[in-house]
Parts: sequence; C-alpha cells; structure tokens
Amino acid sequence: MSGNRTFTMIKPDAVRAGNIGNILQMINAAGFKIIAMKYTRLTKAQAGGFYAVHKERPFFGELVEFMTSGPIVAAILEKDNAVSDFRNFIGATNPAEAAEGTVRAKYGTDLGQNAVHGSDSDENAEIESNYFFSMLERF
Ligand code: FUP
Repeated sequence: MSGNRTFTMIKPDAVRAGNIGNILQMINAAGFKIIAMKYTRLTKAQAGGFYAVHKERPFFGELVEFMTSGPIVAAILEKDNAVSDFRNFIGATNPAEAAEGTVRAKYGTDLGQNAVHGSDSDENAEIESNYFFSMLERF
C-alpha cells in the first residue's frame, strides 16, 4: 500500500482568500482522489503537535500562530506516487521559488503563508493522516 497516499492541508491564508474551491479543483484535475476531508480550526496544541519537528526552529511560534489564525481543510489524497507527485504539484516551500502553475506559485504569499501543506515522505503521510482522521472517516 505504501506510496499511494499523501496528506494535505489548505492553510488559513488560502481559506481566507476564498481559494478552497480553486485548490480542490486543481487537486482533482491533477488526478488525486480524496479519501478523507475535514474543515476545522486547529488549537495551538494541535498545530504545535503537527509541526513538532520544527519546535526548536526560530519560526516555530509564528508558524503555530499562523496555522491557528483561521480554519483549514485537511485531506488524505490517493494517487500512484502520491507523496512526490503532490510535492511537485504544490511547488517549493517558498512561493517565490515555486514553479509556474503550481499551487504555491498561484496561491501562496510568502515562505510562511504558502497556501498548502504536503507530506514529505510516506511515513509522514501516514503519521499526519492518523493525526487528523480515524479509520471511520476514510473512504
Ligand atoms: P514543507 O515541507 O514544504 O511544508 O516545508 P517545511 O516542512 O520545511 O516547513 C513547514 C512550514 O514551516 C512551511 F510550510 C512554512 C514554515 N516555514 C517558515 O515559516 N519559515 C521557514 O524558514 C521554513 C518553513
């Protein structure tokens, strides 16, 4: 089963800007199938837990502040080679460096407010999916 699922979030900046529909349309058009989806707002503890790997980094406080600043859409996506295809599809972390036509190039603002998250490995895709969704919420 490994290799065909990834986890994504549409971040508060993109939700605020009214881009949920545009981004989901791009995701579907790129061939990703939605397995689970949730519209929610993270608490500080939930956002801090999700980004625990970055907790010693100087931008951690700002990251948690931003990720709790409004609602997000979390989803599990399925496609062959999902993790790396989705990373290519969303573009570089910094929207200024993201390839033309990618989600972050189109809808991201800056390094912090970059519109979407995409898991960086199969292992993290599994961990992150489990962080948000129980088995009963997957289709
Ligand atoms: P990515 O895997 O592309 O989401 O990027 P990282 O895991 O490196 O970073 C996670 C989030 O931290 C990014 F989406 C934005 C934020 N970040 C900053 O705000 N400043 C930085 O210098 C690096 C990352």
